[in-house]
Amino acid sequence: MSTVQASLRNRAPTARCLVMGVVNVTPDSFSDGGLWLDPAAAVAHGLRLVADGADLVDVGGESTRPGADRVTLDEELRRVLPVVGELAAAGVAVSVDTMRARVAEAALAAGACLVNDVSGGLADPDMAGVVAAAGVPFVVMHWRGHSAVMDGLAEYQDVVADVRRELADRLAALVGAGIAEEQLVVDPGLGFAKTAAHNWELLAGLDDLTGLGRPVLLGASRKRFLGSLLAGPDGTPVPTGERDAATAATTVVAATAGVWCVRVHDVKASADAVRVAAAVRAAARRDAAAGAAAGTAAGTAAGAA
Ligand code: PMM
Repeated sequence: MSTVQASLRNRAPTARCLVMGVVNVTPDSFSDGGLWLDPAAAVAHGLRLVADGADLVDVGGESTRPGADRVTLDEELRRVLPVVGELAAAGVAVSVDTMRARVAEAALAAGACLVNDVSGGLADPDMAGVVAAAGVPFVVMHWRGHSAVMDGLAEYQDVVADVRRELADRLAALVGAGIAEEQLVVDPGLGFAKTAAHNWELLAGLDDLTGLGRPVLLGASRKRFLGSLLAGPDGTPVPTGERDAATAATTVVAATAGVWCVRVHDVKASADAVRVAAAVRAAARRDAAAGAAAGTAAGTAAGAA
């Protein structure tokens, strides 16, 4: 069993938040498009992310940046499979970022141990069957439509309640399709049919999402809302390469809220951040235990008096 599966099956309350490093084998992803299109460069980058502290590496062959068109199945397979195979052979826990059942199936055969589907199984009706048969963890992201149209779908009454309800509906449908509940991880899908304001509300409402009873994965890394937050006086968002400190700050927020895993491009800072958050949570638990023990002792003494 991989570390990732063990962490999902045996979630000790003391366990720290995991860090998933991103390898986009694409020419056009918003933050690292074109950098890792060559398989050897992608594998070397994945290994570097592990050396920086990644618990798993997410390999994707299709950009989901706003407005992006789809790649063909053959092209996605061509991009992803050699990288998944080589990283898995090197002992890396690999996740495949795909909306296609055929890609998921081939990546699992090549050694991937988790399927990360930004459509939560909605884009391909065969995805649930593949994941159910494989028995691997499945990240179900909140999704309302493909990248070409998603910005027009960012309408919510109450974004936290609506995302929670739509995720709960997906979980029920996926369990109905044969996936075991223990396989399922949820993700609010920051930036996918969400405005910047929606993303901030979701970050403030992580407790509601952990309340779904499934581990939560969060992908805030380098996204537009961070670039806009940090914009200078002329309002121009800071470039993606200057959003890593803000990303690490979102990692602290996530880990403090009990998020299971963060998906990030710059692993080192988040690997440090999750350890800081875990140390604070451990100290808080020790304080609470000491307080409870003192309360019990006081109660016993009062009872004896
Ligand atoms: N974001 C992107 C791609 N895949 N997967 C999950 N589970 N959650 C996300 O938020 C997410 C994702 C887009 O970012 P990228 O282009 O940098 O990969």
